[in-house]
Amino acid sequence: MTSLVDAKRVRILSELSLKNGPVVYWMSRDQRVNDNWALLYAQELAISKDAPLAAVFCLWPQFLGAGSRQYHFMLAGLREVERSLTQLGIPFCLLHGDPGAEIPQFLEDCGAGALVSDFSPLRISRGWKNAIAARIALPFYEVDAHNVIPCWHASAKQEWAAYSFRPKVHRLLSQFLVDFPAIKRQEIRWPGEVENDWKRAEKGIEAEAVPEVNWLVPGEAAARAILEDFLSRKLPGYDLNRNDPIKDGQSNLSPYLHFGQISAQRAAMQALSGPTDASAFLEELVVRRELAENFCYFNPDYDSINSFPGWAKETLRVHQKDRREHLYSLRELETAKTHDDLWNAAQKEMLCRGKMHGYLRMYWAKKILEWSESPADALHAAIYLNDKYELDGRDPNGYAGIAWSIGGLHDRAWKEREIFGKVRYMSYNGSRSKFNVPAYVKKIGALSC
Ligand code: FAD
Ligand code: FO1
Repeated sequence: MTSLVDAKRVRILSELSLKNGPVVYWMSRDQRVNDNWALLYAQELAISKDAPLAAVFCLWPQFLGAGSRQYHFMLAGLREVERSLTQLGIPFCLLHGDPGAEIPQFLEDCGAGALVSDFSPLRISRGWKNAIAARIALPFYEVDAHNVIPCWHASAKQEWAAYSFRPKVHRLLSQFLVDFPAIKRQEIRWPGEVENDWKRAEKGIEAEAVPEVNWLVPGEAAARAILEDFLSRKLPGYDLNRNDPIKDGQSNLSPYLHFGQISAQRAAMQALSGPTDASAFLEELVVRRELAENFCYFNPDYDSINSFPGWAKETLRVHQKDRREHLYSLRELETAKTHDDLWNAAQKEMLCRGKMHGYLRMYWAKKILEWSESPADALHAAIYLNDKYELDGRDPNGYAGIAWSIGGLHDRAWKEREIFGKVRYMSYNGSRSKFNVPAYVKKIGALSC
């Protein structure tokens, strides 16, 4: 099959000859219809076999500490996917439970001839795929539809810093920043009716109640509008404004990128096609984001202090017993009850808006290191809070961002000091020199949730 999908983007998880029967795209990470290489690959396969195509999503009731706010954002986006696919004559089937069991069952029930999935470097996704591959006797393809450069192609090893990863990305960009074919309307009818039980989906979520976020509209269409608005209004000042929590300088794309409601490749191509210099944005969107993917892909301990670089593990060990002037429990941190008004405001921004400003996330996590009994406790607290409240949480960016802040990942050694050792330190006064801290504290103080 001569494919429009670059073969470097496709991995074969179980090599078996194509069988007759429908092609199934198991949608998980890339929850969108447009610009989705996994869906495109599945459709090409179906057309080459003159077989019907269906997309399935399996709802797992408690995903890495996600709260109700994240599930509601995701489900709203999935309902839009269902509407869009149905208009294209492609059924969207919502399953409930463990994908390791439900996907094989679905494939058996519909007599599928092949399975296509999207890609995630996280342990949970790998576990699901291993369970499915062990239970099916079908060709099973994995397509990296999330990254501009397929993760396994960008580098053959864990990269220790952006400076060694950046040239690899820039060398490959032109090869992968290619246009997406449009998804075709499916003429072949899917045997049987598909009726999704969204009420059951809502009721089945076993997530803690976390206040809803209503300043962002979920879904693929809203994501596109946010991108267009960012590119026209904010890209020109991005490098200057992105690190100032008072200015609305960031794109707000991360929740949409996390849930796959927009393609990072689409965002990159749109940014590059405009008149404004997009290098600062591409640095974050491609180099930094795909460096985080590289970290989680090659380092199975991505959510443990074992993943820290050797120099950082050593220096934090040496300073483990240093006196902590302040110590806070997870509960005190969660409820933003520390002595530091800037930290409390950042925590409250995350609690109420579901998206802490990027600059403050570094300060926020580093202070948790300073105010915890041990780096391991700090890592646990930061991941717990990040994944429970951030719309964009439970993501390689989060594990890498927290390991950068607490364990010097992708960073170098700095001047040695108490508790941090040679891990980069960030201070309250340092923040004051960067932006108007009282104005930020006042702005967040006005929030209620
Ligand atoms: P923009 O500045 O508009 O950036 C555009 C895109 O570039 C982002 O959506 C993201 O995909 C990527 N990007 C930007 N900064 C980074 C970065 N430092 N590392 C990797 N990719 C980046 N990002 C998440 O998506 N989920 C998380 O859970 C998360 N947790 C973090 C925790 C800590 C302690 C730190 C230091 C960073 C964390 N980040 C996380 C990275 C970054 O802060 C967010 O991606 C960014 O603030 C999202 O807002 P935006 O899309 O408006 O950013
Ligand atoms: N993906 C799924 O396939 N099923 C889910 O039930 C599911 C829930 C979920 C909740 C919060 C969240 O942030 C992401 C969620 N995802 C879910 C998407 C997740 O990004 C993908 O499963 C990745 O493949 C995991 O690495």
